[in-house]
Amino acid sequence: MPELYDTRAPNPPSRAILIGIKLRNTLMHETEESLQELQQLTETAGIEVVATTIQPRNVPNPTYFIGEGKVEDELKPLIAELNADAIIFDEELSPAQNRNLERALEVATIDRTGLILQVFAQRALTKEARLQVALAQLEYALPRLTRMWTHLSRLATGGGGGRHLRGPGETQLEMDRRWVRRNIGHVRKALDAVEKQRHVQRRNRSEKIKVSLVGYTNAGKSTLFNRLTGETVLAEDKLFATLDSTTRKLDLPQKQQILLSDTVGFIKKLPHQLVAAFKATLEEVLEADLLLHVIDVSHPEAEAQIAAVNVVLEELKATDMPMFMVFNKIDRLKSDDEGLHILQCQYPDALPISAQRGDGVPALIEALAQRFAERGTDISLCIPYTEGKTLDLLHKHGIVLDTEYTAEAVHVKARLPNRYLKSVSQFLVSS
Ligand SMILES: Nc1nc2c(ncn2[C@@H]2O[C@H](COP(=O)(O)OP(=O)(O)OP(=O)(O)O)[C@@H](O)[C@H]2O)c(=O)[nH]1
Ligand SMILES: [Mg+2]
Repeated sequence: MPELYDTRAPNPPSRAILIGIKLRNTLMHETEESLQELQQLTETAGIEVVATTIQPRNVPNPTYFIGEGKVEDELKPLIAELNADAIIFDEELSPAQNRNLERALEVATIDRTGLILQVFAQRALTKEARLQVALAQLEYALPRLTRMWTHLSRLATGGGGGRHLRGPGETQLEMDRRWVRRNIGHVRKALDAVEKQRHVQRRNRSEKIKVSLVGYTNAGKSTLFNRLTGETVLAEDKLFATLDSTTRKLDLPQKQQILLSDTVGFIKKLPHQLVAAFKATLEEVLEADLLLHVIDVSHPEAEAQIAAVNVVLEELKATDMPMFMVFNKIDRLKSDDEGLHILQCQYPDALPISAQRGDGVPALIEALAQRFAERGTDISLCIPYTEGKTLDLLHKHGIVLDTEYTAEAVHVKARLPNRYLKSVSQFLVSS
């Protein structure tokens, strides 16, 4: 079954020319930074970048996005000279532009969305993530069924689905579309089942305080997650190292316990198909009591990355959630770094840390402890000696401030997180 939904391209291209477009209302350095990110994505997908070019373009050409002359006189010879087998656009191409370019240049033509989808496809490990990526890929493929996607129909016959026969008068393309639509249905169903299962697990955790890491890809979320929880989640200098969410307990000083979640990172122009497909995972993560927005402040585009994360949070209707801004990778900066200074003026409450070296992490833990200490209530209790369990609960989850032993009972003053108040309510006395 996993094979049926394994939408990794079987023969991905190996040598690509990247094409950035400088549109009228963008600045050159923005186009360059974006192209550099595209290069990282391409390398993450295992494709070698043999050249990058920037094309100025006021309005996209409907046929090729770039001008016809550029395609014939520049790209074609460049592809031949460099022996490239793909071109990758840093924009979303329309299905028609994609097809026309593939036809004219006879190499795989990939756009930013398609590339991000491929990276996700390679990196998805769990059944749920695979299904989510498969759903996004199928939705993306539906209007685009070109050569690049023919592996989908091969999977249809090879993956146990049986041969599907062409109906009367049905073209190959129509047949492919029918196949994709049917599979969108299958994948949705399978995904529903997995998500229901997770919903049950989630209910079991609903009592606990939840904190989720969010942020741009490569900001250092997993590194911070590992540092805080002692875990060994994969953290590496690659985009989208994490696609699945992981949740672990984290004990704060003063005994509060929180559940910390690490999840998929965001990126500029994150394909909406992916946001939609990952909605369940993301919504769960965003059901948190607090978000930690991790920012790589050593990145020249830190501010734009904050904005990109906010765009996705908006799409998920999560902009009103309580959030701590965490400025990561400060070890890479000098203390008088101007960029950091500007960001600090904008976000005066942000917590500067180095997840890798540990600087600032105790202050972050303290900030979390303070935040959730507010949720506790000071109470006085009179507990009979037979109720050892209640005393244990106070010691385990609360802070015992004062204890007085009398002949019949123990009188205790304690600070207890609100969610435990119900369990001790019968022993409450007015102080
Ligand atoms: N110098 C420095 N590098 C860091 C720090 N934190 C993380 N890194 C590096 O940044 C890279 C990305 O870190 P990850 O923790 O994988 O980032 P992430 O946000 O989980 O990324 P994705 O899962 O891809 O979205 C890794 O190479 C880390 O070693 C830090 O405080 N300082
Ligand atoms: Mg990660």
